[in-house]
Amino acid sequence: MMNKTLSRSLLLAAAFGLPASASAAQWTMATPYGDASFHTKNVKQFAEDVAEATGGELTINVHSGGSLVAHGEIKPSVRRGTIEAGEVFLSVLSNEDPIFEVDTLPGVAGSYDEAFELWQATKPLITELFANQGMMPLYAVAWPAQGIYTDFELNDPQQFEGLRVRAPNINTQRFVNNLGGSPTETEESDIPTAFSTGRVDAMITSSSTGNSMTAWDYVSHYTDANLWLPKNIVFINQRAFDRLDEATQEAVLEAAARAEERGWQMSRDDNESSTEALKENGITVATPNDEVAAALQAAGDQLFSDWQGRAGEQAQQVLDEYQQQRAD
Ligand code: PCA
Repeated sequence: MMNKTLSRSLLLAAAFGLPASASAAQWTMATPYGDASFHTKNVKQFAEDVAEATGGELTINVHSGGSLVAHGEIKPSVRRGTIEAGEVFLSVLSNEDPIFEVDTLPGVAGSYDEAFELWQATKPLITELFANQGMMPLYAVAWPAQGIYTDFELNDPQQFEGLRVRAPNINTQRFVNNLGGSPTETEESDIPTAFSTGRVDAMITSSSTGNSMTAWDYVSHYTDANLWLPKNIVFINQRAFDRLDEATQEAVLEAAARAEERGWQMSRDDNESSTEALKENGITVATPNDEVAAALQAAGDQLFSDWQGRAGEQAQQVLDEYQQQRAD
């Protein structure tokens, strides 16, 4: 006999042209980043791969740009099971544990290879912290290195004084404070409004986000300062995963592994094409001069030593191990 939920899901399946399998699952996934972001393209490809590999047994509907769930609510929603999957900027979780913000510390990982090693080194602890809350990370991918967008040529550290800088997380805000600027935390999707209403004069983000948010509408210069390569993490509700049959579970994990590999390559490629796009649209791209570089270094050193003061033994130990490996 067919129960009510089942008959409803069969009706829905018929309506959407899905295979009418009794076990077919539909997941909702939320990401704060817009469709122009390579991260969003990657996660949509992941969803397509899963649908294809499972013959429609699992469909993942991706809601981008914070349209369904606001950034700060994505992890709590996945934890509750209101939605099954989410993507966040990993370092926005730093209030929960300092391990989540090691990828926004200067001098820790300054290249894609190092950023990937840092991910490998921190993954066990991050996985454990997610598991403690009934969730499972699927994959993580770095953004290109962070730099500074201004509407003037940045050639003197004095220019940071009082500069209102948009920052994507708390650590970047601290960094701006250390430089003498005045930071505001702003979501990617709110960048255009922040500039057009005059709330900010500058921003810290990557070549990619500068390109997808058409930075040339607001600023004229990009200082490619190679500050750090922060990551996004994609994760799911463990109970939702456990409800899938074994073959579907395997398909999810396999597609996730491919998404991680593809995503890191997309990030490298996007960094190049986005830097080109910035230039083509009239942005002057340059590396910091010695004075600016020295100020960034000092602000970064401060940020790092403050982190050490905050970090517990566990996070500190993971970082030590990573640094030890790098030195070997
Ligand atoms: N883009 C995102 C996070 C880091 C990045 O490069 C943003 O600026 O919000």
